Amino acid sequence: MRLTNHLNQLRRVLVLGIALVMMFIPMGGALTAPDDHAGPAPSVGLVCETDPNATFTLSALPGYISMADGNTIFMWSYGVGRDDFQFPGPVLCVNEGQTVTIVLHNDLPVPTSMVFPGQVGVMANGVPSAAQFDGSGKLTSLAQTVAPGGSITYSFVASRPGTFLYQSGTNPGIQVQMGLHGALVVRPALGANFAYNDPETEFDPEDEYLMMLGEIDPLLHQAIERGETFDMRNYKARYFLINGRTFPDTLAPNYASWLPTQPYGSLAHIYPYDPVTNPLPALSRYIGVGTEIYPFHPHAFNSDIIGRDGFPVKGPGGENLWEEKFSIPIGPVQTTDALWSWRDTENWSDTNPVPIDIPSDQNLTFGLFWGGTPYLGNTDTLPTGTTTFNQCGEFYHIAHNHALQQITGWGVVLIGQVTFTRIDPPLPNNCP
Ligand SMILES: [Cu+2]
Repeated sequence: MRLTNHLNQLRRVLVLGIALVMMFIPMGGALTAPDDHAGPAPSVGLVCETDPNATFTLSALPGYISMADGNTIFMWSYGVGRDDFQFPGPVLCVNEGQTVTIVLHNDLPVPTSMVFPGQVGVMANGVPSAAQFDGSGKLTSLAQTVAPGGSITYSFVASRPGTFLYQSGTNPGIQVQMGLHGALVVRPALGANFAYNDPETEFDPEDEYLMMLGEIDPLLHQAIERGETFDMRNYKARYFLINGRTFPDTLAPNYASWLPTQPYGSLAHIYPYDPVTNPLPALSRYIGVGTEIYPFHPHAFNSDIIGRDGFPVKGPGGENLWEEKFSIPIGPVQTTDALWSWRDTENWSDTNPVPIDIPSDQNLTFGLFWGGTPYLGNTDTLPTGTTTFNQCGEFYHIAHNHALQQITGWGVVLIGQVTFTRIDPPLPNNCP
């Protein structure tokens, strides 16, 4: 499809979906971080669960989440401590070289376990974590299980930095789909502002984002809630999520009060690249927790792919082999680290206008984020009766899965894997 067609199609989709957006766009709403966080969580960006000794208590719990079409989905996921169901599980952030200890309580009605793809030497209750087989040699679990009501302790040394995930190792086709998964971030010895032990991987710690892409077959979840079996040959994902939310909830702040069990937003909120005042890129940590490869792409910039599955993208001589990508394919159980910035390449402004005649407002179709001019930091009068959520001439660009059936939710257009990048004019600005 030609780019202009694609853009026109997206523009139509956006106009259709914009009525949904206007109900949810974050306007600086109050945040309530959970009690177990040391301070208030940032309204956007990665939210870390940390502990000085890298020791965490998690519970595998049942709970509910809501979809943007109003549906409610029964889930299994992880909560911090002995309750506090949340989906996805908490982002565990640890330092390279630390011994990570996770005490898992099983409050589900079935045996479960945890596996840590990319980690080596994982211990379960003091013995090596290992696949389990029944008497006839049939695989029953990828790790030792913990019975309902019981607990188990995992430990491993976080031996290398990167983006990883943890998930259920027992009946994963059901349990991972039910929601038993979360992110693990290992900070390099070089420092928390670096993705890897490489000075070139420095990022702006205010611009670190989790992008966990997953999916839900609601009929599977309904069957599990009812205690029925589910024939996986009938599996068909209907909802597609970023960080456990559907669009436009993806834009809502972290810990939005109206999404009490879905704490993680995915709106990226940045300033334009500037070699002096804003030289460092943003870091997005992508994780696939679905069943297929999602071709994700943020509009308006390319991303440098600097790591995959917790390995820096380097050649045999240690040279960086970063790929500059527009579309970023994210496969199941795969992680991808991407550095990016937004550049005001042409510096269009009132005094450096775009070299075309801009149609009058009456001849434009514009969304609720239009500030009245095409210039960053500018606003202008809009036609009487127009609603705008533009605050200070900031820009919004869509970031979405390019498998367009996966930006839907059970047939409803534009409630799938979609989020936005918000670009504010450089400081000082008039933005709230
Ligand atoms: Cu696109």
